[in-house]
Amino acid sequence: MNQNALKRAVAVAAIDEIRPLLAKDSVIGVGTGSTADHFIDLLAELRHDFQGAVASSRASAERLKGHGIDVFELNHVGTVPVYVDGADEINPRLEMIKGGGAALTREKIVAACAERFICIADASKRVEVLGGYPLPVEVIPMARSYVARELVTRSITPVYRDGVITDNGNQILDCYDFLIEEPREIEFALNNIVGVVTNGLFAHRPADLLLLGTDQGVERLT
Ligand code: ABF
Repeated sequence: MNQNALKRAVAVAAIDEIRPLLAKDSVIGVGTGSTADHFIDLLAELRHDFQGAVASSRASAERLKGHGIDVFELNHVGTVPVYVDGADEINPRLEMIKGGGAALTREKIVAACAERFICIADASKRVEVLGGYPLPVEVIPMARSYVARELVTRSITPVYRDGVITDNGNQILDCYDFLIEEPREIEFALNNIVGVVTNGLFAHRPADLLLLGTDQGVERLT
């Protein structure tokens, strides 16, 4: 199966996974990216079975609204029973690198408010050790050069994602040249650099379930 077909397959599996969780007053968390887009498109068929969604990006919010699904502000919702989102990389402990789509901060916020985080990904995202994919770091614009210098002192190669402004009005540095053997420690350390909003490591709050699309079918990994 090609990658798009694998993404579609895991989105179908996610719909089957959340169907029993839905109630008329449910507001669910919905992620960002092409795999999440498949999920959103399939969610349209269930729109009368739940109240609405909290989106991790403006792009996903618009896609949800386009399907007639009500979108809520997280401050008006509190917790969500489930959050479904993709990833750029995921390891055997379901720790992830996310943020290739520049939505990492809102994704991490919604994930923090979710009782259950279901990651949907094709097999190409599965790795033993995180870091092959450049780690996105969202920074306050005025601090971009300072954070870049601090990363260099840690033997990390930061590359400014030119032309990208996040939904929060910030910028992204993509960090190359380091394999992440201790994701939890690195997540904390990078977030402590002044000017960093957050980084794309989801280790302190990993996924609870991975639906992995493979040529042999969708694997459920916890
Ligand atoms: C999103 O999923 C981002 O964090 C990540 O970059 C993206 C993966 O994109 P895709 O599903 O298009 O491969 O949550």
